[in-house]
Amino acid sequence: MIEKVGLNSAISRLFIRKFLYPVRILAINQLLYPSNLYPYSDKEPPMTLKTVATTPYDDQKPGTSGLRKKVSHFQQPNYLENFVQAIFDSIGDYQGQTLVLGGDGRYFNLQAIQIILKMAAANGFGKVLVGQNGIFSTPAASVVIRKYQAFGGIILSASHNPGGPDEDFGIKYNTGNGSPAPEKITDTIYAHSQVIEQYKIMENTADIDLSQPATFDLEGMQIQVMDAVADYAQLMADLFDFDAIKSLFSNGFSLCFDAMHAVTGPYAVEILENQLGAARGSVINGIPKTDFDGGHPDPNLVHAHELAELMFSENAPDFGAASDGDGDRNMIVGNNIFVTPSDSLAILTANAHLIPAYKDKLYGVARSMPTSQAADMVAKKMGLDCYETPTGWKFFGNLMDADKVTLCGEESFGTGSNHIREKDGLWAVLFWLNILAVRQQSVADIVDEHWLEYGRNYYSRHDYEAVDSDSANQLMSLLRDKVTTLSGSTLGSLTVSYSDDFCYTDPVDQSISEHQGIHIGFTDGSRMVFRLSGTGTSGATIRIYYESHETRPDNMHQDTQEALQELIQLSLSLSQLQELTGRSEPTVIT
Ligand code: G16
Repeated sequence: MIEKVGLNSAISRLFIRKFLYPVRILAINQLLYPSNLYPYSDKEPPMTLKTVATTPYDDQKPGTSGLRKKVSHFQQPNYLENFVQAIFDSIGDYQGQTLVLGGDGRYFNLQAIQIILKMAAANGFGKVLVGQNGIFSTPAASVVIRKYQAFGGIILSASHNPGGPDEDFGIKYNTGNGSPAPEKITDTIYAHSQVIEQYKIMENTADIDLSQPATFDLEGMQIQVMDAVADYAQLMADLFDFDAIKSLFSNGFSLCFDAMHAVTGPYAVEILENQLGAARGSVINGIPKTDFDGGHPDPNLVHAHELAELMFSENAPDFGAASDGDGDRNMIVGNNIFVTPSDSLAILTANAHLIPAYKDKLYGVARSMPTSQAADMVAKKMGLDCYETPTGWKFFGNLMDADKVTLCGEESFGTGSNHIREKDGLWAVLFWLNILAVRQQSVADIVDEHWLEYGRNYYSRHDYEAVDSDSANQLMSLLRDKVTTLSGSTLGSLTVSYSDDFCYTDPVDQSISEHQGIHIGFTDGSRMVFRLSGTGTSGATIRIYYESHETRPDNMHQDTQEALQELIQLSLSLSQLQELTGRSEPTVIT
């Protein structure tokens, strides 16, 4: 009995919902919209463009690479909307133009995408190219912006930072050349965010189905949901010798690629396994998760520990690599050898003539200031210009647009070229695989030969994370005062040849970026650099970078920390780090 009543009432509810209710709504709509063009679903009131009053948040200054905060911070009322409107208010005349939109798939990615789509429609974009399921790796977004000549793109990512409800989220704007917005635009975005009074959004519209490639209309704005991998994979096939890499794998070469449950998984499986024939299972942790499976998607030996353990074991494959949350960073590891990102840039430059896309011409090479000078040695020998920029991939964009550089790299596990305007994790892996396919040597042999030819740049970065911000700022201002008097003085066994707070003048547009880090160089070529990270979300992260140059063949295989010991001790006493921060050990050493 109870079941029967339940069934009858369910049938009547279904009848009312599926038949009577839509008929009533349609009848009302016909009265209101006699031309029969009423475009909305039968259950919703008409879509409206709404202008929402808002007030500024004072902490929306983009850092090294966009705005990064905890998810809960972004979930505050209007926080995301304010920043998106500030972007739209800062980028010029985009009416009717195309925007690219996607992210690394972390927690809050999908909700943010739906909000931004509705804001893009309300603000007058003509079209949005959005990745399937709201996903684009950062390099893939740069590919799509360039290929389809979009006005720009919004990328949702906090890169290598952890994800999940209690972790990090981020957003940045890329310009029409596919590059992270330069400082003059990020400064304007910040200025707008500080005076914002309203934002525009379409209301009463259902979320767009992003689950498969399709096209939608949102109040005259076209939304094209795109396969997130295809255009990127095609570009990689154009740059590298896929046949040579295929035959490397068919001859038994073994690989382990750790996608760290981040965005690169589907890209790596498609390119490395499906297209190039690496053994099934070569890509590990290949299924993207909104919280990166609780991991920290930062491709270094600490966080990519599964890969690290394998590569330094007896069962190590020939080649190992990892990529980060949004797919722009890379770590390269050979059988029992870790290749520093600085060395990797130098080795790619020295071997670029082996790669189809780079064999005819290299314009020049660029590295961020804290990156080791290994690439400088190669550039010098090859007669190439070498540029030193502040930390941040955005500083390479102008150099690439002006054909001043082809290859760029940073110590922070970033390498790339002028094929796009972002660093590119899988690209670096393919570059290495192409070199290995041509040279038929192990990673260790290639690195050893490189050191013998150019010398070895011992290199390490020590991070002191989540330090109290006031103490970190005090440390930097103390150093700023000290560096003005250091030149020519002796510290330990070393003589200071220069010391300053790095200031960069862009050779293309002459824009000036000040206070980019304290760097102290010694007469023997060694250096130390101090700066505060611009990507953290808790307190401050002090980064200290150490480098020394070794040319004696017998000294090429020392322990890195031992080789740099004198510099490490000097840096601690010079900065009074322990006294000011209470820290006696770095939290991460790379
Ligand atoms: C970003 C920037 C890089 C920079 C890195 C670390 O990378 O794009 O250019 O080197 O942050 O910056 P910081 O030392 O200020 O933390 P990603 O991969 O986080 O976007």
